[in-house]
Amino acid sequence: MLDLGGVTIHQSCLDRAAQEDLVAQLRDVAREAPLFRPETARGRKMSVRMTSAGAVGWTSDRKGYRYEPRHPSGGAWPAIPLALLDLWRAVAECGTPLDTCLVNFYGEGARMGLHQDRDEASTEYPVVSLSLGDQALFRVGGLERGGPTRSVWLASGDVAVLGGPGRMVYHGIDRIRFGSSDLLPGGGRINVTMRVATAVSGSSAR
Ligand code: MD3
Ligand code: FE
Repeated sequence: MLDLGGVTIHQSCLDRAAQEDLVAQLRDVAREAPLFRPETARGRKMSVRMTSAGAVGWTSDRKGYRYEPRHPSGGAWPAIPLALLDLWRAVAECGTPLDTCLVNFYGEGARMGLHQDRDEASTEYPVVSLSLGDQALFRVGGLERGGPTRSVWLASGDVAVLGGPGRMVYHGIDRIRFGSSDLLPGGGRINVTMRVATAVSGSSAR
């Protein structure tokens, strides 16, 4: 376990068989809800391709970043794969179930700039991230843009838990080592983030 100032990384959390199982389940998600390249509010296409599963999914276009109940094509998002519900229960330390998972696909040259995750209704819930496939250089900063950052390589099967003080830190992916893993036949990297996007903190289901 690695602790980067509130960001906890469980290295090799999933073995190869579990990783292969998840890739198969995520292929099913992408078949129902095809990967797309979101456009930022400034009109630039992101280099990462994305899709989601769950009651809502993350999208972005000229109107900005948000969670939507439908894929841009108009259909509902697929159900969240069971293995991800299990993973959340095992590591999130959160009694509220996730309502969305965002699937990010990084092909050769894809990256994600430093940002905070602030589109969820409450920041009280953690975010759990699973890396699959090629290694990625993950950069973590603090609560303000422009502060010092640290970098760590994320490998296939690594799980990061972003909760408490780590929930609002700036973070991004500088680059991937394309072809460094043989999990995905064509190369590339998948990152899945599990989230509670719509629940409001303090509300307790009974
Ligand atoms: C730290 N994804 O989807 S995962 C994202 O590898 C995102 O695709 C990256 O940033 C990726 O928003 C990084 C690690 C991660 C995910 C969520 C976080 C780190 C985080 C939320 C808060 C703080
Ligand atoms: Fe993020």
